[in-house]
Amino acid sequence: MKAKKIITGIALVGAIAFTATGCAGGGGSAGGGGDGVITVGFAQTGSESGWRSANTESMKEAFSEANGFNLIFNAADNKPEAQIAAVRSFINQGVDAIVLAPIVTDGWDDVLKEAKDANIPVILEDRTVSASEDLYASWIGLDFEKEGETAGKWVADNFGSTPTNMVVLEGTTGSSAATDRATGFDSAIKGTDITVLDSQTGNFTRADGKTVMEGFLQKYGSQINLLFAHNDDMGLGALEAIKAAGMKPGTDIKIVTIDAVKDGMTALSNGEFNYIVECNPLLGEKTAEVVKKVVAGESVDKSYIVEDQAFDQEQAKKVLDSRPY
Ligand code: GZL
Repeated sequence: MKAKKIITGIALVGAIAFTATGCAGGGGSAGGGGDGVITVGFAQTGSESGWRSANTESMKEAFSEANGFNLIFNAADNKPEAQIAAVRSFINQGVDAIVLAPIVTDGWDDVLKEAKDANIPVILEDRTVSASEDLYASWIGLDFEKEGETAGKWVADNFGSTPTNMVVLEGTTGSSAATDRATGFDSAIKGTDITVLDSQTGNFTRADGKTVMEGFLQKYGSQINLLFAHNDDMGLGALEAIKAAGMKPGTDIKIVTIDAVKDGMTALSNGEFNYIVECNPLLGEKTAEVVKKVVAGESVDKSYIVEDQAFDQEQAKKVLDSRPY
Protein backbone atom coordinates (compact mmCIF):
# COMPACT_ATOMS: atom_id res chain seq x y z
CA MET A 1 0.00 0.00 0.00
CA LYS A 2 1.43 3.43 -0.91
CA ALA A 3 1.99 5.92 1.88
CA LYS A 4 -1.40 7.32 2.81
CA LYS A 5 -2.32 11.00 2.88
CA ILE A 6 -4.49 11.06 6.01
CA ILE A 7 -7.46 13.40 5.69
CA THR A 8 -9.77 14.36 8.56
CA GLY A 9 -11.79 11.58 10.15
CA ILE A 10 -15.36 11.00 8.96
CA ALA A 11 -17.72 10.22 11.82
CA LEU A 12 -20.22 7.50 10.84
CA VAL A 13 -23.26 5.83 12.39
CA GLY A 14 -22.06 3.48 15.13
CA ALA A 15 -19.46 6.06 16.14
CA ILE A 16 -16.85 4.55 13.84
CA ALA A 17 -14.35 7.18 12.80
CA PHE A 18 -12.60 6.79 9.47
CA THR A 19 -9.60 8.51 7.95
CA ALA A 20 -9.79 8.84 4.18
CA THR A 21 -6.76 8.89 1.93
CA GLY A 22 -5.72 9.46 -1.66
CA CYS A 23 -8.32 9.90 -4.34
CA ALA A 24 -9.45 7.62 -7.15
CA GLY A 25 -11.73 8.11 -10.15
CA GLY A 26 -15.04 6.24 -10.25
CA GLY A 27 -15.40 3.12 -12.37
CA GLY A 28 -17.97 0.55 -13.46
CA SER A 29 -21.42 1.02 -14.92
CA ALA A 30 -23.35 4.05 -13.71
CA GLY A 31 -26.20 3.20 -11.30
CA GLY A 32 -26.05 -0.59 -11.44
CA GLY A 33 -28.64 -2.73 -13.21
CA GLY A 34 -31.42 -1.24 -15.36
CA ASP A 35 -33.81 -1.32 -12.37
CA GLY A 36 -31.31 0.67 -10.24
CA VAL A 37 -30.61 -2.39 -8.07
CA ILE A 38 -26.87 -2.91 -7.64
CA THR A 39 -25.83 -6.55 -7.86
CA VAL A 40 -22.73 -7.10 -5.73
CA GLY A 41 -20.64 -10.26 -5.45
CA PHE A 42 -19.03 -10.39 -2.00
CA ALA A 43 -16.07 -12.76 -1.64
CA GLN A 44 -15.62 -13.26 2.11
CA THR A 45 -12.67 -15.19 3.61
CA GLY A 46 -14.83 -17.75 5.41
CA SER A 47 -16.05 -17.98 9.02
CA GLU A 48 -12.78 -18.50 10.90
CA SER A 49 -13.41 -16.23 13.89
CA GLY A 50 -15.82 -14.15 15.92
CA TRP A 51 -14.44 -11.10 14.14
CA ARG A 52 -15.33 -12.60 10.78
CA SER A 53 -18.87 -13.38 11.86
CA ALA A 54 -19.34 -9.76 13.00
CA ASN A 55 -17.85 -8.50 9.74
CA THR A 56 -20.12 -10.75 7.63
CA GLU A 57 -23.17 -9.63 9.61
CA SER A 58 -22.23 -5.97 9.11
CA MET A 59 -21.77 -6.48 5.37
CA LYS A 60 -25.03 -8.40 4.87
CA GLU A 61 -26.91 -5.73 6.85
CA ALA A 62 -25.48 -2.94 4.68
CA PHE A 63 -25.86 -4.74 1.32
CA SER A 64 -29.56 -5.42 1.86
CA GLU A 65 -32.41 -5.22 -0.65
CA ALA A 66 -33.80 -2.30 1.35
CA ASN A 67 -30.54 -0.46 0.66
CA GLY A 68 -30.83 -1.11 -3.09
CA PHE A 69 -28.57 -4.16 -3.36
CA ASN A 70 -28.81 -7.70 -4.64
CA LEU A 71 -26.03 -9.47 -2.70
CA ILE A 72 -24.38 -12.66 -3.92
CA PHE A 73 -22.37 -13.95 -0.95
CA ASN A 74 -19.52 -16.45 -1.01
CA ALA A 75 -17.44 -17.62 1.97
CA ALA A 76 -14.25 -19.34 0.80
CA ASP A 77 -13.54 -21.42 3.94
CA ASN A 78 -10.12 -19.70 4.26
CA LYS A 79 -8.99 -21.26 0.95
CA PRO A 80 -7.36 -18.66 -1.36
CA GLU A 81 -7.94 -20.72 -4.52
CA ALA A 82 -11.65 -21.02 -3.72
CA GLN A 83 -11.85 -17.27 -3.16
CA ILE A 84 -10.22 -16.54 -6.54
CA ALA A 85 -12.74 -18.93 -8.14
CA ALA A 86 -15.58 -17.04 -6.43
CA VAL A 87 -14.37 -13.71 -7.85
CA ARG A 88 -14.09 -15.27 -11.31
CA SER A 89 -17.64 -16.57 -10.97
CA PHE A 90 -18.89 -13.07 -10.08
CA ILE A 91 -17.21 -11.75 -13.24
CA ASN A 92 -18.92 -14.46 -15.33
CA GLN A 93 -22.25 -13.54 -13.76
CA GLY A 94 -21.73 -9.93 -14.82
CA VAL A 95 -22.27 -8.37 -11.39
CA ASP A 96 -22.19 -4.58 -11.08
CA ALA A 97 -19.41 -4.62 -8.45
CA ILE A 98 -17.26 -7.05 -6.49
CA VAL A 99 -16.37 -6.66 -2.81
CA LEU A 100 -13.38 -8.71 -1.70
CA ALA A 101 -11.95 -9.46 1.76
CA PRO A 102 -8.75 -11.16 0.51
CA ILE A 103 -7.59 -14.12 2.59
CA VAL A 104 -3.99 -13.57 1.49
CA THR A 105 -2.16 -10.62 -0.03
CA ASP A 106 -0.62 -12.25 -3.12
CA GLY A 107 -2.03 -14.05 -6.16
CA TRP A 108 -4.72 -11.52 -7.11
CA ASP A 109 -3.24 -9.82 -10.19
CA ASP A 110 -4.77 -12.08 -12.86
CA VAL A 111 -8.35 -12.23 -11.63
CA LEU A 112 -8.41 -8.52 -10.74
CA LYS A 113 -7.19 -7.78 -14.29
CA GLU A 114 -10.06 -9.93 -15.60
CA ALA A 115 -12.51 -7.87 -13.50
CA LYS A 116 -11.02 -4.64 -14.85
CA ASP A 117 -11.24 -5.92 -18.44
CA ALA A 118 -14.90 -6.77 -17.76
CA ASN A 119 -15.41 -3.21 -16.45
CA ILE A 120 -16.48 -4.55 -13.03
CA PRO A 121 -15.09 -2.43 -10.18
CA VAL A 122 -13.53 -4.24 -7.20
CA ILE A 123 -13.68 -2.73 -3.72
CA LEU A 124 -11.49 -4.29 -1.00
CA GLU A 125 -12.69 -4.50 2.59
CA ASP A 126 -10.68 -5.60 5.63
CA ARG A 127 -7.36 -6.98 4.33
CA THR A 128 -5.27 -5.72 1.40
CA VAL A 129 -3.61 -7.16 -1.71
CA SER A 130 -0.15 -6.71 -3.26
CA ALA A 131 -1.67 -6.21 -6.72
CA SER A 132 -1.38 -2.82 -8.36
CA GLU A 133 -3.70 -0.17 -6.91
CA ASP A 134 -5.22 0.49 -10.34
CA LEU A 135 -6.83 -2.97 -10.13
CA TYR A 136 -9.24 -1.94 -7.37
CA ALA A 137 -11.29 1.19 -6.80
CA SER A 138 -10.92 1.55 -3.02
CA TRP A 139 -10.05 -0.24 0.23
CA ILE A 140 -11.99 0.06 3.48
CA GLY A 141 -10.00 -1.42 6.33
CA LEU A 142 -7.79 -1.09 9.36
CA ASP A 143 -4.21 -0.14 10.12
CA PHE A 144 -2.89 -3.58 11.09
CA GLU A 145 0.67 -2.37 11.57
CA LYS A 146 -0.55 0.21 14.07
CA GLU A 147 -2.59 -2.46 15.86
CA GLY A 148 0.55 -4.61 16.21
CA GLU A 149 2.59 -1.60 17.32
CA THR A 150 0.01 -0.69 19.99
CA ALA A 151 0.08 -4.25 21.35
CA GLY A 152 3.89 -4.32 21.25
CA LYS A 153 4.19 -0.97 23.00
CA TRP A 154 1.97 -2.17 25.87
CA VAL A 155 4.15 -5.31 26.17
CA ALA A 156 7.37 -3.26 26.05
CA ASP A 157 6.07 -0.80 28.66
CA ASN A 158 4.86 -3.52 31.03
CA PHE A 159 7.37 -6.35 30.58
CA GLY A 160 10.22 -5.02 28.46
CA SER A 161 12.62 -4.20 31.27
CA THR A 162 12.75 -7.71 32.79
CA PRO A 163 13.71 -10.97 31.03
CA THR A 164 10.40 -12.19 29.54
CA ASN A 165 9.85 -15.28 27.37
CA MET A 166 7.08 -14.90 24.80
CA VAL A 167 5.31 -17.21 22.35
CA VAL A 168 3.30 -15.91 19.38
CA LEU A 169 0.16 -17.27 17.69
CA GLU A 170 0.29 -15.75 14.20
CA GLY A 171 -2.72 -15.14 11.99
CA THR A 172 -3.22 -16.70 8.55
CA THR A 173 0.15 -16.98 6.79
CA GLY A 174 0.40 -14.48 3.95
CA SER A 175 -2.51 -12.33 5.12
CA SER A 176 -1.90 -8.60 5.47
CA ALA A 177 -3.45 -8.75 8.96
CA ALA A 178 -0.82 -11.24 10.18
CA THR A 179 2.12 -9.77 8.29
CA ASP A 180 1.48 -6.16 9.28
CA ARG A 181 0.61 -6.90 12.93
CA ALA A 182 3.89 -8.80 13.28
CA THR A 183 5.80 -5.91 11.70
CA GLY A 184 4.26 -3.36 14.06
CA PHE A 185 4.63 -5.54 17.17
CA ASP A 186 8.25 -6.49 16.46
CA SER A 187 9.24 -2.87 15.90
CA ALA A 188 7.71 -1.89 19.26
CA ILE A 189 9.56 -4.55 21.30
CA LYS A 190 12.94 -3.98 19.63
CA GLY A 191 15.68 -3.46 22.23
CA THR A 192 13.60 -4.81 25.14
CA ASP A 193 14.32 -7.86 27.30
CA ILE A 194 11.58 -9.86 25.55
CA THR A 195 12.68 -13.17 24.02
CA VAL A 196 10.53 -14.89 21.40
CA LEU A 197 10.67 -18.61 22.26
CA ASP A 198 8.44 -19.62 19.34
CA SER A 199 6.03 -18.24 16.77
CA GLN A 200 3.57 -20.26 14.68
CA THR A 201 0.34 -19.70 12.78
CA GLY A 202 -2.97 -20.62 14.39
CA ASN A 203 -4.88 -19.51 11.27
CA PHE A 204 -6.95 -17.04 13.30
CA THR A 205 -9.04 -19.95 14.67
CA ARG A 206 -9.72 -21.09 18.26
CA ALA A 207 -9.09 -24.75 17.40
CA ASP A 208 -5.67 -24.14 15.88
CA GLY A 209 -4.80 -21.62 18.59
CA LYS A 210 -5.45 -24.30 21.20
CA THR A 211 -3.48 -26.99 19.33
CA VAL A 212 -0.44 -24.77 18.73
CA MET A 213 -0.49 -23.54 22.35
CA GLU A 214 -0.58 -27.17 23.55
CA GLY A 215 2.59 -27.72 21.55
CA PHE A 216 4.25 -24.63 22.99
CA LEU A 217 3.36 -25.76 26.53
CA GLN A 218 4.73 -29.26 25.94
CA LYS A 219 7.96 -27.76 24.64
CA TYR A 220 8.50 -24.80 27.00
CA GLY A 221 6.09 -25.32 29.93
CA SER A 222 6.45 -22.74 32.69
CA GLN A 223 9.27 -20.96 30.82
CA ILE A 224 6.48 -19.14 28.94
CA ASN A 225 5.66 -15.79 30.57
CA LEU A 226 3.69 -14.12 27.78
CA LEU A 227 1.49 -14.96 24.77
CA PHE A 228 0.84 -12.55 21.89
CA ALA A 229 -2.03 -13.83 19.73
CA HIS A 230 -2.84 -11.99 16.47
CA ASN A 231 -6.55 -12.33 17.27
CA ASP A 232 -8.87 -13.01 20.23
CA ASP A 233 -10.03 -16.38 18.90
CA MET A 234 -6.55 -17.93 18.92
CA GLY A 235 -6.05 -16.45 22.40
CA LEU A 236 -9.33 -18.02 23.56
CA GLY A 237 -8.21 -21.40 22.21
CA ALA A 238 -4.88 -20.97 24.00
CA LEU A 239 -6.75 -20.25 27.25
CA GLU A 240 -8.10 -23.81 27.21
CA ALA A 241 -4.63 -25.27 26.70
CA ILE A 242 -3.13 -23.12 29.46
CA LYS A 243 -5.83 -24.15 31.96
CA ALA A 244 -5.49 -27.83 30.96
CA ALA A 245 -1.77 -27.53 31.75
CA GLY A 246 -2.68 -26.37 35.26
CA MET A 247 -1.54 -22.77 34.71
CA LYS A 248 -3.51 -19.53 35.29
CA PRO A 249 -4.03 -17.46 32.12
CA GLY A 250 -3.59 -13.73 32.71
CA THR A 251 -1.40 -14.46 35.73
CA ASP A 252 1.13 -17.30 35.06
CA ILE A 253 1.02 -16.45 31.36
CA LYS A 254 0.08 -12.91 30.39
CA ILE A 255 -2.01 -12.69 27.19
CA VAL A 256 -2.20 -9.86 24.66
CA THR A 257 -4.52 -10.12 21.64
CA ILE A 258 -6.11 -8.08 18.85
CA ASP A 259 -9.79 -7.74 17.78
CA ALA A 260 -11.83 -6.97 20.97
CA VAL A 261 -14.81 -9.18 20.09
CA LYS A 262 -17.27 -9.94 22.91
CA ASP A 263 -15.66 -13.23 24.03
CA GLY A 264 -12.22 -11.63 24.04
CA MET A 265 -13.41 -8.63 26.04
CA THR A 266 -15.14 -10.99 28.49
CA ALA A 267 -11.85 -12.88 29.02
CA LEU A 268 -10.10 -9.52 29.48
CA SER A 269 -12.64 -8.24 32.02
CA ASN A 270 -12.39 -11.45 34.05
CA GLY A 271 -8.58 -11.32 34.15
CA GLU A 272 -7.74 -14.17 31.76
CA PHE A 273 -6.46 -11.75 29.09
CA ASN A 274 -4.32 -8.72 29.96
CA TYR A 275 -4.66 -6.34 27.00
CA ILE A 276 -6.61 -6.20 23.73
CA VAL A 277 -6.18 -3.88 20.76
CA GLU A 278 -9.45 -3.34 18.92
CA CYS A 279 -9.93 -4.11 15.21
CA ASN A 280 -13.39 -2.92 14.28
CA PRO A 281 -15.27 -5.38 12.00
CA LEU A 282 -18.26 -3.10 11.35
CA LEU A 283 -17.17 -2.07 7.84
CA GLY A 284 -20.46 -2.76 6.00
CA GLU A 285 -21.96 0.71 6.01
CA LYS A 286 -18.87 2.47 4.68
CA THR A 287 -18.20 -0.25 2.12
CA ALA A 288 -21.78 0.00 0.79
CA GLU A 289 -21.48 3.79 0.57
CA VAL A 290 -18.26 3.49 -1.43
CA VAL A 291 -19.73 0.81 -3.73
CA LYS A 292 -22.71 3.06 -4.56
CA LYS A 293 -20.38 5.95 -5.43
CA VAL A 294 -18.10 3.80 -7.58
CA VAL A 295 -21.01 2.23 -9.49
CA ALA A 296 -22.46 5.70 -10.05
CA GLY A 297 -19.10 6.77 -11.52
CA GLU A 298 -18.38 9.20 -8.67
CA SER A 299 -14.82 9.59 -7.38
CA VAL A 300 -13.87 7.92 -4.10
CA ASP A 301 -10.79 7.92 -1.91
CA LYS A 302 -8.26 5.13 -2.44
CA SER A 303 -8.56 4.00 1.15
CA TYR A 304 -10.70 4.54 4.25
CA ILE A 305 -9.09 3.45 7.50
CA VAL A 306 -11.04 2.67 10.67
CA GLU A 307 -9.42 4.14 13.79
CA ASP A 308 -8.95 1.56 16.57
CA GLN A 309 -8.71 1.80 20.36
CA ALA A 310 -7.20 -0.53 23.01
CA PHE A 311 -8.32 -1.87 26.39
CA ASP A 312 -6.76 -3.11 29.63
CA GLN A 313 -8.70 -5.16 32.21
CA GLU A 314 -10.23 -2.17 34.02
CA GLN A 315 -11.29 -0.47 30.78
CA ALA A 316 -12.84 -3.72 29.51
CA LYS A 317 -15.01 -4.03 32.62
CA LYS A 318 -16.40 -0.54 32.00
CA VAL A 319 -17.33 -1.02 28.33
CA LEU A 320 -18.16 -4.75 28.10
CA ASP A 321 -21.94 -4.39 28.28
CA SER A 322 -22.07 -1.60 25.71
CA ARG A 323 -19.86 -3.20 23.07
CA PRO A 324 -21.57 -3.29 19.61
CA TYR A 325 -20.05 -6.71 18.71
C1 GZL B 1 -8.63 -8.25 10.72
C2 GZL B 1 -9.16 -9.54 10.15
C3 GZL B 1 -8.67 -10.70 10.96
C4 GZL B 1 -9.12 -10.66 12.42
C5 GZL B 1 -9.36 -12.12 12.67
O1 GZL B 1 -9.15 -7.17 10.01
O2 GZL B 1 -8.74 -9.71 8.81
O3 GZL B 1 -9.24 -11.89 10.38
O4 GZL B 1 -8.18 -10.11 13.29
C6 GZL B 1 -10.07 -12.51 11.39
O5 GZL B 1 -10.13 -12.40 13.82
O6 GZL B 1 -10.17 -13.87 11.25
